[in-house]
Order: sequence, then structure tokens, then C-alpha cells
Amino acid sequence: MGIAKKLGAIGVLTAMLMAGSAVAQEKITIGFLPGVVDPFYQVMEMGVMAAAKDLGITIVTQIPPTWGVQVQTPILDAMVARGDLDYIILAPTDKDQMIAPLLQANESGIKIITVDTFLGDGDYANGPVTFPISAIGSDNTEGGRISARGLAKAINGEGNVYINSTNPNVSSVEARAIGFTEVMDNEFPDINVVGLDFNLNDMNTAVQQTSATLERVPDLAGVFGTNVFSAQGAGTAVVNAGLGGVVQVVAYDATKFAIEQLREGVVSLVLAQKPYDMGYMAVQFAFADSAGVTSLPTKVETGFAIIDINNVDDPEIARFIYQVAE
Ligand code: T6T
Repeated sequence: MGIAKKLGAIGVLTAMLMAGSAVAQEKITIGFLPGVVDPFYQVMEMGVMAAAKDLGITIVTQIPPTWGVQVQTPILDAMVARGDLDYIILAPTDKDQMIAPLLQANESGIKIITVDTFLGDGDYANGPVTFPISAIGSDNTEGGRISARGLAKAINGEGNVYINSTNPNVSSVEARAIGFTEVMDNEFPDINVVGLDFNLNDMNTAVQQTSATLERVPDLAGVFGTNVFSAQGAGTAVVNAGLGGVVQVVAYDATKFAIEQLREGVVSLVLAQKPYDMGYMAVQFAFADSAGVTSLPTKVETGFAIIDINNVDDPEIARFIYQVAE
């Protein structure tokens, strides 16, 4: 087996960087500012800390207690005001509203890498926003398409389906709903998307909204929960209504809760993102940039593991379940 295959992409990059780090290099300090406290970002933080350990980098982490620009911006400003950060790795909670505060951070000399969510259209080479080094995350439009095909299969290609999501203008979940709706509209003429609600990343709101939809649309066939709290809320509402296994749920994000509901037959498909890789790679990119590497890609898609009842116990798949306390 070749060395590249043995180590994997991240391992190879680390080996190269560590070899390069034999050359005298300034030590860097990185701020890590994810979107909110949730299992997805907890796993991302593990990746960040593992890379920091491997590369000898100091990380300053601040995790917002709730989702949103109003919470994230003052934390960002405080990080900038510290004066000791060379890079900030951040998941912007709004693709437009976070541009100005991040541009200000960048103009003060801090380089920016976005993880999971992006700014503008995410094309930092030719798009409207070009100051971040790279956007590292999932191809969420494709994730939405995969979710749609999974749900369509679970409901035999017909019926009413509903989307529960977090907030408008968040690049990740917005793309998931777009990809999902596009596939339902173009590939499944007998499936009707009856609604999309925003729960503001609050699980209780997701439960209420899904329960209300179950009442409003008594023959609802399926629900797409576009992230951790949306999927948890959707799954909980379906179980509360006694409709587990009758109304199918597709869950974006591989939490232990989603996997339990998969085993119980409530959830038919779980889409695992790769937050560990996102975090690890973002730190590697900062390190490489500080060493003078100028060829870093402006976009990296980290891929998915698609989990269903047939492969959930396959160790090659199960390793992508978010292994954190919930
Ligand atoms: O789905 C992830 C993340 O990709 C999204 O941008 C926000 O929600 C999560 O953190 C899950 O809660």
C-alpha cells in the first residue's frame, strides 16, 4: 500500500507540513469560533485540537451558546481585540451579515478561514467575497439532493413532505433545502414539498413546528430535518404523534440521537458530515499559509458518510457518527 493511501489526505498533508516545519517558522495562534454548542461543532473542535497538537499551535476557542449574528459578532470582536491572533477559523452564522465584521478582522491583520458555512457565495476565487483563505465544508446542495433521494425511496416516490430548518441566510442549511427541493421537483412528480419552517436552531421550536405540520397535513409522508436540532425536533414530533415508521424522517447530521431513531425505524437515512476533517484541515491550512504556501485551494469539500439501517454497524461507516456526550 502506498504511503498516501496509508496516511490518507490529512496524514499526507500533516507529514509534509511537519517536514516543512523543520524550517524555522513563527509560532502562530488561531482563534476558533464555530456556530453554536452542538455535537457537530464539538467534533469539529476535536479535529482542530488534534491538528493543533500535531503542529504545535495554540488555539483560542469560543463557542457561542446560541446561533446568530448578534451572539457571534461580539465574540468575534473580542477575539480580534485580544491582539494575539494570527488566524481565525470561523463558521459564519449568516452569509451576508458576517462579511463586514470579518472583513474588519481581516483588515486588522488576522487571516480568515471559514469552516462548514461560508460567506457570500462561497467562491473565494471569483465570487463577491475573496478575502478568506479557504471555505472548508460539505457540499450541502449535494447533501440536500442525497437526502431527497433517500426520503423519496423511503416513501416509495409519493406523498407530501416537509422541511424543518434553522435560519434563513445560513449557507449550509439554505443549500440543503435548495438541493432537496430541486430533486423533489425535478425527479419525483408525485412528491409535494408542503412547507419549510425555520426553528432558529431551537429543538423545541422544531418539535412544535413539526407537530403543527402533522396536524395540518394528516397524510404527511416524510420530513427532512436539515441539521442536528431540526432533525431531533422532527423525529421527536413524529414519535410524540405515534407516527414513528409511518412518517419517515431524514436526518442531516449523525448524532447519537439520530442513530437511535434510525435503529428504531423512525429515521430512514442519516447524513454524516465530516466535521473532524473540517477542523483538522482548517488548522493545517493556517499552518501552511503561515509557512508561505500560496497554492492552498479556496474551496475544499469534505464529503459525507450516508448511513442507513443496512450499514450502520459497519465500522467504516460508524466511525463518522458524532461521538460526543449529548
Ligand atoms: O449541520 C451543522 C452545520 O453544518 C450547520 O451549518 C449548522 O448546524 C449544524 O451545526 C448542526 O447543528
